[in-house]
Amino acid sequence: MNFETILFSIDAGIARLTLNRPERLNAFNERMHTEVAEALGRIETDGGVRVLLLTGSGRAFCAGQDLSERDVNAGPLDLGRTTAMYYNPLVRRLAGLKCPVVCAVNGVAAGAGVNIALACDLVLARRSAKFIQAFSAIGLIPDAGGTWVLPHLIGQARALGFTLTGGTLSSAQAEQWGLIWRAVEDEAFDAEVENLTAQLANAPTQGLGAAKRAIRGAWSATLEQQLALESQLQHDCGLTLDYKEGVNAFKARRTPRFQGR
Ligand code: T3D
Repeated sequence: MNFETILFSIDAGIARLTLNRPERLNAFNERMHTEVAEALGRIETDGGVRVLLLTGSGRAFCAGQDLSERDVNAGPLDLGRTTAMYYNPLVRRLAGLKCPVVCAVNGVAAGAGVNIALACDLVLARRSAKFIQAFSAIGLIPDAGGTWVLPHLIGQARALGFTLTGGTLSSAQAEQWGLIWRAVEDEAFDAEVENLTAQLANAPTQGLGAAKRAIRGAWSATLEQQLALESQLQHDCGLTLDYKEGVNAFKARRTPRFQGR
């Protein structure tokens, strides 16, 4: 497939997916959904990907749904169908990827753009970026997992305040509330994103993937279930080449060379 709405590459274990409709602040139209789904499919089947970097081109990360695609005067629209067809699978796939997913929020994130960022594992945002729960301004609810991830990350009071007021959060506030991993000064942002991505591309991928699965799974598990899952995943990690390499490197006092296997 020739991509029109995204930039996509896989190189040296790093998959880079850039939402690329800057004139629409990288809002999602149907074509973009299809292309992102195709790119995720390639990542899922390429055993060599060790980290995904998701970002946006231009001054925005993503303004959510492209509203120019919604002809609200032509008759009732079935938005339940569009969320089920496009946004829900996207969130599931980002959360379920076996490698870490870094989201570099390079500028404003609005509507589903916020919640897609929050579906990623590590969110770095430019200090000047903003997060806007734009849904209430057009009579909708936070989708793309927003009603689930917000109360889990920031608690009910803040989730409701942020959503019902259609509020805007600075990236510094988002970091302080625990919504994102880090807000980074604009001048340092690109370098910090690259450093983090390179670090993860050279990390023990299976171990990180298992840690991601366990931590994400903890939200709906009891302690007993979680302990059982940890035993199972630690069993699997203990059989990886990277575990062996990590322990050997520790004993030899050298830097480990992880292969993601
Ligand atoms: O439909 C379904 O399937 C249900 C799913 C819904 C998921 C959702 O995400 S619903 C929420 C949709 N998103 C929004 O409501 C956000 C709309 N955008 C904004 O509120 C503002 O654009 C921003 C706060 C994000 C940024 O404001 P600002 O002043 O920096 O930029 P701007 O001038 O508003 O936008 C620049 C251009 O991008 C402009 O086009 P123009 O006039 O230069 O030709 C604007 O129309 C366009 N744009 C921005 N957001 C969208 C968009 N065009 C289409 N859809 C957008 N969401």
